[in-house]
Amino acid sequence: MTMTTPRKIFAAAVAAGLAVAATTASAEWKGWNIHVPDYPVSVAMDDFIAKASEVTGGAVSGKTFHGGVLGSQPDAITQMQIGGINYAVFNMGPMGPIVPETNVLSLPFIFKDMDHMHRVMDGAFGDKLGEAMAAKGLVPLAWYDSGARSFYNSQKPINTPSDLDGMKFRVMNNELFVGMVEALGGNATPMAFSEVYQSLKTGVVDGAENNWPSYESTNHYEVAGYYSLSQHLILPECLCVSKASWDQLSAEDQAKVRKVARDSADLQRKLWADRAKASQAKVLESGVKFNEIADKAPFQDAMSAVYTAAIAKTPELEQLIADIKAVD
Ligand code: BDP
Repeated sequence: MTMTTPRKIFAAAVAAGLAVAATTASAEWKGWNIHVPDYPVSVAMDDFIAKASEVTGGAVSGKTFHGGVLGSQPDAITQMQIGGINYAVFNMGPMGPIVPETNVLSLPFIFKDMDHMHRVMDGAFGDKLGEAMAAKGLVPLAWYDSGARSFYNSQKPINTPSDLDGMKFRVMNNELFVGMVEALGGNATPMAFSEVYQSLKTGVVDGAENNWPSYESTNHYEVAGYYSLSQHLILPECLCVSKASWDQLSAEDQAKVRKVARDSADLQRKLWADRAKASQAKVLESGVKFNEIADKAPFQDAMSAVYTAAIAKTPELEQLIADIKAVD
């Protein structure tokens, strides 16, 4: 046998490939992101990893994979737990099945407004929830904005819960959201973000719920042209690092990385405020029929069943709800 048999070339290539992969894996962090590259989350994540590399002199470096190319959010959360994904921005909605305490954030109308959410998450409460997440292998470094989620659909404006009767809504991956839609009289199906456009277009679902920037960036507004301002969920997002990666950093580098993560959250929140306005203007110009909901009380009242069911499943939620309410 000579050195040039296909088998030897293959073996050599595999060996070389593995060597490269091993070096890359230890030096380079892989970042998961569901959003398109110009989205506020995406810009802030790119800023975070560039600055993290700068301040740690390259001890941390990496690349963010935008647009959900590394898979759906529920899968990415599991991947992060085992260190396959090193950093990510996750919406806290699909975190509930992994870290039940975080379901407190998915309780509809739990926050008074965005400022209240900031006061809660940036304080001791955010740290407490962070500990529960770290115990599951996910270390939150900073909280990003995701506005308020409202219902939209292809059929009609929603003004009262009875308007949801007979309609099917896509929700994020968490049973709590199925209960939320059912408590309002609609049907719900959990589905990956990437599948929603096609499902709306083909009528597999009649509607979904999201903030203005996601409604716009995904083009859902083209296939579901009624947006009703229910603002039922104000869900923060976390810039998280895999505990496996985090534990490899010195305490000094951890402090530096945490600082640039918080700076990136400041940037993200500024970008978010601008994008929310721009996205709203864009979809309204394109002819989306938008309505405010004059009386949200019937929506809020219907949620007591959701709270009761969530507390029955995770008793710790009762205290966490009280903690949130105690923050002015
Ligand atoms: C967006 C969130 C994103 C979620 C998405 C969804 O930023 O993390 O995956 O909603 O509805 O607002 O799945």
